[in-house]
Amino acid sequence: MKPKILIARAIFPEVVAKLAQHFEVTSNQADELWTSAQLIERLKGKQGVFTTGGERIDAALLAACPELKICANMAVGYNNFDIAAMTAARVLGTNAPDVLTETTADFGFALLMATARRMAEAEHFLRAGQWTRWRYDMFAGADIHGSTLGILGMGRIGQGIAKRGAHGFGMQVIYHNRSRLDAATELECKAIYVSKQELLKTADHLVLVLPYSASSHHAIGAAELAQMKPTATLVNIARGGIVDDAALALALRNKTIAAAGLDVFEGEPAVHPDLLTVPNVVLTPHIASATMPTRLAMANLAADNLIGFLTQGKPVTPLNPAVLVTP
Ligand code: 8YV
Repeated sequence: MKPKILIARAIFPEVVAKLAQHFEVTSNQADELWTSAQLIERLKGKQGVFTTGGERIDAALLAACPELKICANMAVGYNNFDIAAMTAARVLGTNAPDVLTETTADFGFALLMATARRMAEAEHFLRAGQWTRWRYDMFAGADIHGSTLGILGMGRIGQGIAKRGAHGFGMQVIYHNRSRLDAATELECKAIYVSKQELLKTADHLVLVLPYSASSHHAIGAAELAQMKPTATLVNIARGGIVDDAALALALRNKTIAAAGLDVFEGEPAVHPDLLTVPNVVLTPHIASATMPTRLAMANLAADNLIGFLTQGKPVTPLNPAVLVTP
């Protein structure tokens, strides 16, 4: 008998077909938005679930679904998983790292440039028919080339952004991270390790690429924004919740910092109403990894984790490998 799995959101039909070769698949191809209770209801009796980053896997769900053995996230971030509860319940979690690194770094850089050069504001102005004449300071923004790029969270994506900045745009790169990179990686990224305070004070452009956890909640709030340069831009492609969005909206309105580019939001898809009314912010709906080849690679990696683990006990990218060891 084939193991049973649930695919919690609509995904590529070819990935559903690949999974169907190994499993009895229930797939939410209608892309309905399920409550936690509906997810639990549909997950009962299944051994695996394909999640896409928004589905909360916690102790209550695990207790209600004792047959569950693996949750495969189609995302590198996995703050939707309570890993401690999963490990205690001997449920494996997997994520989808590496395959999205360059695409996401590209987007981080694009958002940085759009923000520093005020592209969204300028486009709205043009579309509104307000462009009637030239002015010397019209939408004058901040330079990218030769400026100081600060990166908070220097994992694979942070390193990708650092390399783009250092090698492509002659930026001085400084970073802060839980642990310092080895010398060879620092050299490759031309990045200098600094304290968080130094990073906030010195960066002309600050990009957030750190994982979300209780310890990174509101890592950027009113106090941190106050330490930044009034000419600085802030870019968040990590997770909502790392930035205090209410404090940021106020800082943008008061020109505590010059501009922000945000791909992620606290409570998304809802966006803090004040962010929708300040002009100096570029807003995108969590699309940093959204190119078709990359999304397909992410989906295939999540599928390969389900297939590898449920058919041979061999996941590709396990998050809590302790579960793989027989107690
Ligand atoms: C995903 C992401 O698109 O990988 C991540 O951590 O944030 C994005 O690439 C999102 O989680 C939905 O899958």
